[in-house]
Amino acid sequence: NKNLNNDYTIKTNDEYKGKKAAIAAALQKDEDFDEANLEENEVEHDMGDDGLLLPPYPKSQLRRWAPAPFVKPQEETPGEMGKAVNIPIEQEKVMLEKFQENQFNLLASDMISLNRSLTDVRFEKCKAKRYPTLLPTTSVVIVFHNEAWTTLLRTIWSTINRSPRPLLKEIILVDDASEKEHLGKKLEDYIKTLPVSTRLFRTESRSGLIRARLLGAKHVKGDVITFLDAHCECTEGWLEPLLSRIVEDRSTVVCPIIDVISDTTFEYIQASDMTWGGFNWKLNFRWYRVPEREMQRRGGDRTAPLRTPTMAGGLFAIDREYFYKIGSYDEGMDIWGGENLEMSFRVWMCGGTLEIAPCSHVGHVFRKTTPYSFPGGTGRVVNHNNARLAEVWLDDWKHFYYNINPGALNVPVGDVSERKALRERLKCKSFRWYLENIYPESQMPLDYYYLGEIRNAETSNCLDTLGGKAGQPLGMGYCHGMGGNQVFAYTKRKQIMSDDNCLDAAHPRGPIKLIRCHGMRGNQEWTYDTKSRTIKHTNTGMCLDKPESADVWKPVLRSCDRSRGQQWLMQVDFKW
Ligand code: LR7
Ligand code: MN
Repeated sequence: NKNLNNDYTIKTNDEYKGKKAAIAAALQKDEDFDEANLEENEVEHDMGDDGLLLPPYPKSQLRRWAPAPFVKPQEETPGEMGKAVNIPIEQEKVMLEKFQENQFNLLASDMISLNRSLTDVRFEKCKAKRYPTLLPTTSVVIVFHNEAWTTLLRTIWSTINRSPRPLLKEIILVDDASEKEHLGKKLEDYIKTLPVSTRLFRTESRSGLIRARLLGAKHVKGDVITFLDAHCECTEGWLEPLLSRIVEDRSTVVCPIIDVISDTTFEYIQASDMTWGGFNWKLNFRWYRVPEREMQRRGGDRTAPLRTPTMAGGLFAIDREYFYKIGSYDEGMDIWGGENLEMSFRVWMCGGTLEIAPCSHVGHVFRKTTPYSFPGGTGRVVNHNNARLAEVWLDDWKHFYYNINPGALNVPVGDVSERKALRERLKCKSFRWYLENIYPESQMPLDYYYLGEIRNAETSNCLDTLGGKAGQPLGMGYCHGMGGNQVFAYTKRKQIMSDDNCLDAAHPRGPIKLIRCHGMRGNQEWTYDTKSRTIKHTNTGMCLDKPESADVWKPVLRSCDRSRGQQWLMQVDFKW
């Protein structure tokens, strides 16, 4: 009976002490449940024999636990209960100066307690959830390059304060060649005083977050590796939902909901539980709305684990052995970027599951720009990493990436043969399988007729997004044949797409805009007739026409009249 578990109503240290005995007693009586639970797991895991499935954890390896006691607010210090910190006007100059160092409000961060309290942002139903009495231990791995003292220490302290102690094996810090004095001996001395075993490793030279994490993972003693960025705050009950998914199935990779810690005020702002991870043609990770289909699969329960197509990358838990079985990370990736999508595709395509546990919340300081250097250049590094993942995992869909971002063609990808061999060895499924089964809503269309430029027969100019953001009108330009802003896909769903935007016309006379694709036809449905070469807008019945005059670079809708200005050539297929 699953109810003989821990009490989630515990709120203060004092109350906790009082209830501790009761909890201990409840745990004692729980043998039956544990046995039943583990047997269930065994059945599930026995079904495969391809060597990738891991047996359930031996019971002796699991730990009894109780929720971490609530740490009381330190009323005097700013930012308690996750509130915003406002800097008095006379300190504004210092604030702005310090902002440059980390690209967040360091002055504010330094004013906040390392143990600051947060509100419990969970759904009531989450607080009442019962998790298995026995859970695996985890090592929390935090890599950093030049991280500020207070953000790093709050990541550490919130982990210590809000994790059930028996489950927190250790904290592993990896310093990726930082140049800041406070990350030297001061940090070494400080971590010796922590109540949880904390080890610090340093990369020999700047190696980037991917190889730094690999270094940290090598030293992990816990059963589960939990990665965190170095500027996070874990909230009450953050760890249990992650570990309990993994104890049920060791091939599940679980992320918390990543809440927002404001880069300007350090306010803790709850993120939506209705978004999941996707990606655009440029292979940027993006949040998109959870489709109805997934809501239904979860029986409408917003506290049930959400199967996400991709993860943001910084905050997740994974079984240690599974991490290696599934291919850890691509060591050929530098500094930052790409590894999050690479792991997402790999996990899904090679038989794992990627989830967001909506009852687990961790805050993260989202920054607008990066504070540190990218040896080799930001663009080059990210293109290199993304090209590697495109080459290994995207199959034919890699053309979307290269076409919208032709710069990636000029960056050496390096040797990807080992990663390709991994994909073979693990007998991973195709990217088509991923799009069909995991991510039918993907912005890289599953089926499409054409990917290339769309040229007007009369003017010989091409449709061009002009690099505008969603909501901007569609433009035109001289055809340059270079892809980028002039590459469009005509899809089986009759959309004309550029990245995650679709040609959208709301009124017969109104502008044609680029709007986030919604995949529901409506104003975004167009019919291309290969004979007449017209692009007809279904809702209005009008035809896409060249701009009114030569100096207006905006195509329009007009009644279909067979004129040359309404003829469009979809001939130059880009297949780089
Ligand atoms: O060379 C480096 N060495 C490092 O150790 C560069 C970075 N790092 C460290 C850095 O100090 C930080 O702790 O790596 C961590 C991530 O770098 P950030 O915080 O500068 O980047 P980010 O928050 O924009 O990164 C997101 O995307 C990255 C792609 O490579 C990683 O996957 C990050 O972990 C990821 N962060 C998150 O998922 C948090 C939520 C952000 C979103 C969406
Ligand atoms: Mn980060």
